[in-house]
Amino acid sequence: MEKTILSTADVARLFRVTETTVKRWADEGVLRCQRTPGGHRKFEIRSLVEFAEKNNFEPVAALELPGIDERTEVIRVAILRKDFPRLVEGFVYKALSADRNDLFRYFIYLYEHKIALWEIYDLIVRPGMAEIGARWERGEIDISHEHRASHETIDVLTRLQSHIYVKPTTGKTALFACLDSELHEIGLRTAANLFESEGWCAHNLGARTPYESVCLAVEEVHPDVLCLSITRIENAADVSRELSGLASVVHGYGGRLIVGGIAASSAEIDWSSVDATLSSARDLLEFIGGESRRDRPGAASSLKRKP
Ligand code: B12
Repeated sequence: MEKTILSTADVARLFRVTETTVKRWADEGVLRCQRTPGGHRKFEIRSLVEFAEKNNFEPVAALELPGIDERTEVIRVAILRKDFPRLVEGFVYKALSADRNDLFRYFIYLYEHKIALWEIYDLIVRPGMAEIGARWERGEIDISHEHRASHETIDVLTRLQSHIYVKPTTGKTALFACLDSELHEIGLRTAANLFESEGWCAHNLGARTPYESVCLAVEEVHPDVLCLSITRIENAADVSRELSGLASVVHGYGGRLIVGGIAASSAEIDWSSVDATLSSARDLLEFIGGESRRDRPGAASSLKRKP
């Protein structure tokens, strides 16, 4: 059973307050709740996170972690200490265990204990996936295990997204793509999710999108920001030319072009046409903060040119 709704007792335990206090928060409307037909208060995880963020509350006790395995106790301690190496071990174990519901419960558990989305992405999924890749390289797991872990991670990130607290809409739009033969799309997904959580409308074209199709999408959507994720560079000259071409199109609408991913610091690429290269979800969050407040200059005519 997926536990994405908390009881009054759960919230009281999390913040070490009495159930009466939790009921009062709910009745005063500070902490949003739903009522069961029997009149019991129930709390969605997104309401809990919204409440904790606005009131600067940190969890001081760990809830039960559904799905008992030998790591349960280690994880319960690690979550309160923000011991990320241990939390990464938990992720790797669950991502390789072929039980995606268990992996989903783990993500929900992290989120309800106020591990921020950027922390889940930068400090858990990223090193966790690198460890899974390293195990494959050492011959400890088969490629089928790495593929399954990748797919289940994407699936679970998407499911988590439907439970997160989303800030009020900014009215802004971002477009996401991995160009050409690029298959590494988990980083792109995390970037899209982060924009969405900050109140942006996100259009994700995903992996292996041809250059011309990204141009077309920019002309259709007129995004405030076009985000590319680049992990593997096949031909640096082609990538540099494509970046310059996309920058022309996006800038023509007053938007910005940003790039992230493992290769976003590569010296092989000419980044001069790009507005920012960012290496983490944390940096991206800061960038989004600035962009959310920016007024887009009047859209000029499209300068699309094939590179
Ligand atoms: C999973 C994986 C795959 C999966 C991808 C599945 C999928 N649907 O995405 C599969 C199995 C398909 C795959 C294939 C290949 N892979 Co691979 N893969 C990985 C692995 C293990 C994990 C990558 C990952 O998802 N990480 C999790 C995400 C969250 O991390 P991230 O991408 O770094 O993203 C973070 C930041 O970079 C940043 N970010 C990312 N994008 C963006 C975008 C923006 C706008 C911003 C602001 C930030 C941002 O924020 C994210 C959160 O922190 C890595 C190992 C590693 N060390 O990373 C190798 C790795 C990336 N793969 C590699 C290679 C070589 C390949 C193959 C060539 C293997 C082969 N011999 O066939 C193919 C190439 C496929 C192709 N055409 O692209 C190399 C790349 C080396 C390089 N730079 O050239 C790596 C590093 C392995 C290694 N050590 O050699 N791979």
